[in-house]
Amino acid sequence: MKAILATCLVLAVAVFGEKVRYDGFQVYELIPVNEQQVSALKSMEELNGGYSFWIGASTVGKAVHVMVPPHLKLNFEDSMKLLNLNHSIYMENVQEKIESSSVRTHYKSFGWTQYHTLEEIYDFLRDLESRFPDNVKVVKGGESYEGRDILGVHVSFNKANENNAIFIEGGIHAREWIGPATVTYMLNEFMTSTDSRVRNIAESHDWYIFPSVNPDGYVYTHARDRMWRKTRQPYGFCVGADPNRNWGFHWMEGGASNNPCLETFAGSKAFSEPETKSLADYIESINKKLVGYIAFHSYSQLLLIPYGHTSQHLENYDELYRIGLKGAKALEKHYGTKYTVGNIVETIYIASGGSMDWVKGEFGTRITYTYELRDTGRHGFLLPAEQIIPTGEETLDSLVTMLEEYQK
Ligand code: 0X9
Ligand code: ZN
Repeated sequence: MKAILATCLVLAVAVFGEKVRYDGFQVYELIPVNEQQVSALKSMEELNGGYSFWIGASTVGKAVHVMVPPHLKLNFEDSMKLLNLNHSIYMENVQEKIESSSVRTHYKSFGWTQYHTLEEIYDFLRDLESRFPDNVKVVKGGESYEGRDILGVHVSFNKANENNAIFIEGGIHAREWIGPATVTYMLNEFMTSTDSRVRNIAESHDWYIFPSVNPDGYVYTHARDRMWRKTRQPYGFCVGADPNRNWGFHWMEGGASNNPCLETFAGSKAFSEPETKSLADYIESINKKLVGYIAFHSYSQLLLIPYGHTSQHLENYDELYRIGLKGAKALEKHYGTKYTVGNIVETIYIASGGSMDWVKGEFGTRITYTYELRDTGRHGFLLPAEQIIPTGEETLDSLVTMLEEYQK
C-alpha cells in the first residue's frame, strides 16, 4: 500500500510539478459601510493585483473575505487605511490550514473522517453499484476538458418513482471539498440508513447523484493547488472558467467576468466548458423525470433560491422559501448551525450563469436550491475533516425535512 501511495505521489509530482504553497498568506474580513468602499473593493477584485477574494464585495454591510499574500500585506493594509475600512485577520496562515484540514490517515475504506480523491469517490460509486445491483447504477453525466468522466449514480428503489427524481450536484467549484464529501455522505445514508424518515424519502424518489462535476478542477486541488476553483481549459496565459457562470441562462448578466484570469470568468461563451455542456445535455435527456435540482457549494451557510441574475422572485419563490426555512430549522437543531434562506442576489451576490438557474429557467423544475455549506469563514474552504460527518448529518436532515414538506 505504502509503495502504491509513494508511486502516486511521484506520478503526481512528475505530472504537476510541485504544489502551490500559501505560506504566510492571510485571510482578512472586511465589512464595507458605504458605497464607495463597496465599489473600491469591487475594483480591487477586478484588477486582480494578487489578492484573492474568497467572498467578493456585494453590498454595504456584507462581509468580504480576501486572501492576501505576505509580500502584499503592507500594501493591503495601507489601502484599507486609505479606504477607512475596518479589517480583521480571519485566518493567520493559509498553508497551515491547508495541511491540517487535508491530513490523510492510513486509507482502509471509504468513509467520512477524511476527504477523498476523485478516484476514491468514483470507486465508492462503483462499489455501491456492486453492493446494490438492483438499485444503483453508475452513470456518466458528461466529460471534462482533460477527458475525465463526470460520474454519478442513478438510484432507484421503485420503478414507480421514475418521474419523481431529484438531481444532486456536488463539487462544481473544485476547492469546496465539503460539497463532494456531504453528497457522498447523503448517498451512503440513502442506501444504508435504518432511520424511517430517511428510508421513506430515499425510497420515494429516484436520485441522480453526481458528487464531483468538475473532475479536472478537483484533481488539480489535490495534486497542485488546493485553492483552485475553476475548470482547467486554457484561455491564453490563464486557465479555466468558472463552471457556475458558464450555463446558458442569462449568461454574463452580472457577477461574472470576461477576464480569463479571474475566478468568476464566465467562459468564452455559454457552455464553452465541456463539463457544463456535456452535463447540460445529460440533464436535458432526463429533465422530464426531475422534480428537484439541488447543488452543493461552500461556504457561508446559506440556502439559496434562484435566480442569480435578478432579485425578482420567481413564481414559486414563496413555496421554496417557506419550505427552505423548515429545512434550515431542522438543520440547526443538530449542532446549532445557522443558515440564511433567500434569493441568490438578495442573500449572497449577483451571480449569473449558474447550473441551478439554467435548470430552473429551462425546465421549470419545481424544487431548486443551492446550499452553501459550513462554515462562515473561520475555516472557509478549508473545513477540517472532523466536520464532514456533522455537516452530513445536519444537511441530510434539512433535505429530508424539505422533501417531506413537498410530499405533503
Ligand atoms: O459564486 C458562486 O457560484 C456561489 N458561491 S461560492 O462561494 N460557492 O462560489 C453562489 C452560487 C449562486 N448560484 C447560482 N447563481 N445558481
Ligand atoms: Zn461554489
